[in-house]
Amino acid sequence: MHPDAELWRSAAAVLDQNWTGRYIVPSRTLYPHQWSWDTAFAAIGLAYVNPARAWRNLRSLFEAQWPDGRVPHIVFDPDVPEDAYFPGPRFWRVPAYAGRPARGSTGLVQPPMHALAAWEVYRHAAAHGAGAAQQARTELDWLYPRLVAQQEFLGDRRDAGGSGLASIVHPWESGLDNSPAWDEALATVPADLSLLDTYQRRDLDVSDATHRPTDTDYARYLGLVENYRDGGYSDNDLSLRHPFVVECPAFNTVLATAELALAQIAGVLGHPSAAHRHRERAQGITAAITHRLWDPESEFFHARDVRSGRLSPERGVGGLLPLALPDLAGAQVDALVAAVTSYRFGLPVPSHDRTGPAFDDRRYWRGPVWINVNWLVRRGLLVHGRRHEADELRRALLRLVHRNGHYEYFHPETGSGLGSPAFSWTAALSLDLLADSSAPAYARVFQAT
Ligand code: 9WN
Repeated sequence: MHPDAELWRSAAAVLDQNWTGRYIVPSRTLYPHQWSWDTAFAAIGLAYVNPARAWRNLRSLFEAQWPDGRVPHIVFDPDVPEDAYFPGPRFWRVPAYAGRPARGSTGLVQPPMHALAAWEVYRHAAAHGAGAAQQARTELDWLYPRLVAQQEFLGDRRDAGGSGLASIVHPWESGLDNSPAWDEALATVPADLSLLDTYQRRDLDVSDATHRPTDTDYARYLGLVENYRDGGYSDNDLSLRHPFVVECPAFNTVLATAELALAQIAGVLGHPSAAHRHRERAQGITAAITHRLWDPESEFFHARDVRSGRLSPERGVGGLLPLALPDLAGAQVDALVAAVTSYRFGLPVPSHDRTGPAFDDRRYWRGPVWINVNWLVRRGLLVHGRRHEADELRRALLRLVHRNGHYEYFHPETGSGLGSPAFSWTAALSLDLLADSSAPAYARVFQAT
């Protein structure tokens, strides 16, 4: 069988095997519930093999949206036992909301990838016939106000720095959980190691401790959840009440990209003035990212600790993602492309600068290669017409997954698979990479308006 056909078949099989009937799990071994940004990446791949599931997956997640607009980072499956994942529903103690029973979700968020995913699923719907196209239109109608509510929550309630950017209140909200980009801000968060006597980490039962966060960091993660939870998950006066409030370049890039996708969706739904407002918001977020997070000395985007006002000194993969912003200044685009192709990163990009002291080739988000952030970097290369590098990255990613399997992440030197072996977003984005060799399609999406 042709290698591409083989990869296609194995990717589709992973998505099938991880489908629960209502939503897709990130992986059967480590993550037995529904995760927010995983849902979006999975939908992008499901669009090719089963668009009805792509929509069902997005719908399941947004059915758990809070009345304030936040989309929880995990929606707990009531049929999965409490001890299958830690921290589980009992730890989060989320009250009943919007007709849903208590303890149905976490109170954190993740990067709002869903508008872009919905747009991608919609774009591919016509290929599946008139019925699928009709369904796509109906689903967009249902999702649009919910996607807007998510943007409003993040842009308003989470603008803790008053700068036009959304802050994250926990490293888990970034999706790049254990990145060195959080180290400096996290160092000021108390680490109560006794929490680990009270609560049992479940991740270490199913994965190698040298890949996962340290106990000290895990104790800080739990302490942050407790603080946010005990404040009723309120976002009032965040920088006074909460010890971790950070503006992340990747999170805010996804926020701006969502506005651009919403502009497309609003256009399809016949709301031209809303489309205009979405484009303006994307421009505003881009300007704020440039103003707040660009360091002209390192020529890189860094996370900003809102409480101390300091930029993290680390060059994490999140600092490359503003490349996906179409309105980024040319000099910054050039600097990011240079970083992407330099020894610091290289194609495919590792999750951290290889030359930095914090680089760790095995530990979660501190060095290994992840497919989803590479997919976003590739998107950025295409948006700025860097076709050659984008093609090279596409080939490198497909080679990596084909040789090693649909792993959660990969060793940045040897390419060997790490973490969970049948991971949904690796499979889903492999389908998209296989299908979408027509690079300029991405760029057109944003230039058409
Ligand atoms: C905590 C599910 C999630 C991803 C994140 C990744 C990891 C969870 C964990 O797995 O986070 O949310 O237990 O480490 O860092 O990006 O969404 O795949």
